[in-house]
Amino acid sequence: MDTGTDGLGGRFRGALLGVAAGDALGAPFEGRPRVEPASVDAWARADQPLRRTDDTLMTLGLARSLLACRGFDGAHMAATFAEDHAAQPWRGYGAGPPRIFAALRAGVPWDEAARGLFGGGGSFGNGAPMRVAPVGLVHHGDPGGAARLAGRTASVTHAHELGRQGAALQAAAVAWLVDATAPPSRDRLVDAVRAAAPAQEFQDRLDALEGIPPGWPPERVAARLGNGIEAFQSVPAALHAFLRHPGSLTRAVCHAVTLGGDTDTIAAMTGALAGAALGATAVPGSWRSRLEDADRLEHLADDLLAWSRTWRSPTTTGGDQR
Ligand code: R7I
Ligand code: MG
Ligand code: MG
Repeated sequence: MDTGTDGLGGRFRGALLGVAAGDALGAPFEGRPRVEPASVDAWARADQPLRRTDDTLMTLGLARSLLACRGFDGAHMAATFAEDHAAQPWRGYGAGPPRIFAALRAGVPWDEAARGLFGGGGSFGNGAPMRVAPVGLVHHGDPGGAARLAGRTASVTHAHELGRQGAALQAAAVAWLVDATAPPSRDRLVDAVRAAAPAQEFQDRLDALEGIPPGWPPERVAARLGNGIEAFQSVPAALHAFLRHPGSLTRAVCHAVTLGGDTDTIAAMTGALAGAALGATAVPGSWRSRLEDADRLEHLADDLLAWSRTWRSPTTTGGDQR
């Protein structure tokens, strides 16, 4: 069993390693309506490299942009995402972001490009929550601040209110878990993050989450919460997977994959939550050694912690607009 409860540095590293591990473990199963637990176990124990998809790549880009600009700069973040995509367009991106990057290249301003998608409403895909862990980290202990910054980072690619609220919910949960005593209670976590996503689509699923019995099989959970690419399905699904095994990152991530559907993304978000709560020691050495660029993820986590310490103090918490 994972019992890692590292200090702050370990929790920052754990969250980013958790994103990457969940992303890569879920990737081979993405889009399958059902996934057998035995298949996930076999892949979790294999020795092949764990390769990232867009979920981790965009998490890295978001963190790099925040660090480079010492806060949110929409034009810089959009350019960072676009450069990373141009270098590796085969990382499994959703349909929307490449269209936004093409619009940016054509001269459309960053704060207009995302609003043009899906008939002018913007995207409610889970691309904003999947990459938002760094926001929760730098606002640890401050779910409201995390939710506000998450909404701004979402607007670069996901202008739809449900896309933004999904990012706010995931970031608020990471922020709360970093400072929580592990393992946290389901009710306390849900209470702490509810305000981040007021839309009915989220509130109904947070209510449902609280009523899911511990023994429910994955397909029943997926039928209740959804396991799709929509932010309002996959973020609650990730919260469920973490809460099913709040003391074990490996079990939580593997359970997330068995929910089927958008497996890499649900598992990446679950990994962020579990890593934030349990720290880097909860990521098994066998997974870490298979992970692409684990050193880089850890360095970025350390840089995020160092930066957050420069502007956070007991008197600024909650009031900062980064
Ligand atoms: O959200 P996004 O970046 O995709 C992330 C997903 C993750 O699973 C990754 O692992 C990767 O596989 O892709 O990309 P978007 O294209 O913005 O949103 C994803 C999908 O959600 C879209 O392609 C649509 O199918 C759907 N979608 C919508 N459908 C109808 N109306 C998103 N917004 C809408 C909408 O407003
Ligand atoms: Mg992906
Ligand atoms: Mg996915």
